[in-house]
Amino acid sequence: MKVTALAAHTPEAVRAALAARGWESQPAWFAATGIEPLVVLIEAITETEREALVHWATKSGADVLTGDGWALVAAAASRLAPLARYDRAPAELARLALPLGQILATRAEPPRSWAIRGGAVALDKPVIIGIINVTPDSFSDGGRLESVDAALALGEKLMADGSRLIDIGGESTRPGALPVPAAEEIARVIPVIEKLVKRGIGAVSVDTRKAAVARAALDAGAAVINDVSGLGFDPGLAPLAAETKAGVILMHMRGTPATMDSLATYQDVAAEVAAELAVTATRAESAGIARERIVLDPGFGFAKTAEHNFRLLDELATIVGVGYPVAVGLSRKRFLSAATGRPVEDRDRATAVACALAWERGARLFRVHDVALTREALSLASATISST
Ligand code: PMM
Repeated sequence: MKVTALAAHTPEAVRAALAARGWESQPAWFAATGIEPLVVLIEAITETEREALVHWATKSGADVLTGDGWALVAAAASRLAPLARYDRAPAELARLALPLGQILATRAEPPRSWAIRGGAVALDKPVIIGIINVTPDSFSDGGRLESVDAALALGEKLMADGSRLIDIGGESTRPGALPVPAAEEIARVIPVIEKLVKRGIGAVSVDTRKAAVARAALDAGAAVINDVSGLGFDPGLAPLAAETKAGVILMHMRGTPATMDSLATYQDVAAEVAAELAVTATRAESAGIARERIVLDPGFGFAKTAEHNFRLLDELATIVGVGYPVAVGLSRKRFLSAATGRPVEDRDRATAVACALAWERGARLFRVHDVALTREALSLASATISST
């Protein structure tokens, strides 16, 4: 007898073992994904639902841990699948079918492309978003981009290094930063966006919380709105995105850059950020933004302590489980120095490693300053870890 423990963090090991023993590739893949473990936390349930779940789990061989109003159920995905079917699940658990069905569907068929204004971004390989901050006080490259020409030259370099998008911001969002009036933000970003678009450098994303700035940017040719407030700042932003068919990146934060540090209070950071992002996504869709135009971002460093950021990076799959493509902004963030001790001007290696880890956990878009270094790390990560 020979016994081998296969790698369980990817279905690939099981698929390959079956294929090597004569299985056809499609059934081997289905079997491999079907036996992958799935852990679901189910909250706000009634006592009747809780009892029905415990009963079902005991009968079906699933693990269940429960408390007042919640249950955590764990089993192979194929074993949990009947609970997503009205004709197979116990009648008391009918409310579970739809949300569980959505989770199983996005695991089986993760989003493969992101619709932006006038185009689509493929998500089978890492998507790098290069950063141009045209703010006098940005923590990472503040004050260095004195002219539009310097911003254009940086845009050209970011594209040559492997960016798919260029993200332009005119308002610093570092902790404690004060808001910039819309007219000032427009004066900073629009000349750069106009010239980038004219020269075909991009696609361009505008990093703004304000509808007036986003409208001016879209008029100048931007294809994406990157809103760090996750539609929480300007009620005009969602209808504008819906009307213009812009792609949107909706980031998680609490409060504003001025108040967010005091709001970094979580019991269970990944699950709470996932739940808050799910509400944001639903709000976006209710405002008419098509699902395929939405990307979610857990907002590293925004209303999070270093420990929260580390938990979020480790548990990024919980955010991916919400069902939308996930972007991460890890570049040069302060929490990286809690692990490496490196100052802001020496955090690009840590950024590249963090991006590779994020890819492995399901992130698909990476907003970074040093595109070349991150691209190298992501090329290795994506060659090693399949994107299925
Ligand atoms: N971080 C910053 C600015 N914009 N946008 C998204 N989507 N995600 C982020 O994490 C994010 C962002 C702050 O960093 P910077 O000052 O280096 O741009």
